[in-house]
Amino acid sequence: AWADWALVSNQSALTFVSTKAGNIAEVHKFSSIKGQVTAKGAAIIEIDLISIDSAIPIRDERMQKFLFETAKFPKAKIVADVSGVLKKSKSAAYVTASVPAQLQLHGQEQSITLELAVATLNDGQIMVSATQPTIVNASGFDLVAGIEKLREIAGLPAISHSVPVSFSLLFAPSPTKAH
Ligand code: UQ8
Repeated sequence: AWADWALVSNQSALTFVSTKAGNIAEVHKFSSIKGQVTAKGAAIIEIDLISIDSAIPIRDERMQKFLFETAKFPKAKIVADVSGVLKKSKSAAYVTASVPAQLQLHGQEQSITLELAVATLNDGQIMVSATQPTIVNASGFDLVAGIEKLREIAGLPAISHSVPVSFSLLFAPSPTKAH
């Protein structure tokens, strides 16, 4: 049965915005993410933190080493129950929903709320995007020291500890074992 969905990595985007020196905003992305949603609505997304792409290779290395500490914490994980959204999606091709989720990042776990727009496409694919960014506060994930280290290395007066995250994800039906 075509019961479950798998994230189509090369058709999905996960980005965040950093702000430095008060008024310089820059977009960063993660090029490798994985994910799946079961027919029952258990959603898991895994972000390969080493895949950080800030458009400056030396900065990517510094973010891996000093911010995310990828040797110790290689992945971030988002877990959510989207059964309610899947149910709504059966009767409407486009729905929006506020969905609580757990975010595991840098050895810490926090509850977050995702504001989702879910579009069901013709071939059973599902497009999930954020109707508003999710703000990640570095302090909740023990990331303040890492940001301050990056600030010092780059000789910057400030880097914001509050980071808006956006995403647009494509899920495709995947065959599952019959049970
Ligand atoms: C079917 C259905 C409904 C499915 C739904 C499924 C579902 C559950 C979907 C959820 C999807 C999802 C993926 C949600 C995302 C959730 C979130 C919130 C994920 C978090 C992602 C994450 C890990 C975010 C990062 C967080 C964070 C606090 C980052 C800090 C970044 C900062 C502030 C970096 C600073 C960069 C900077 C300015 C460095 C300075 C700098 C340096 C060091 C440098 O070397 C250099 O070059 C020489 C520079 O340039 C000159 C520099 O600027």
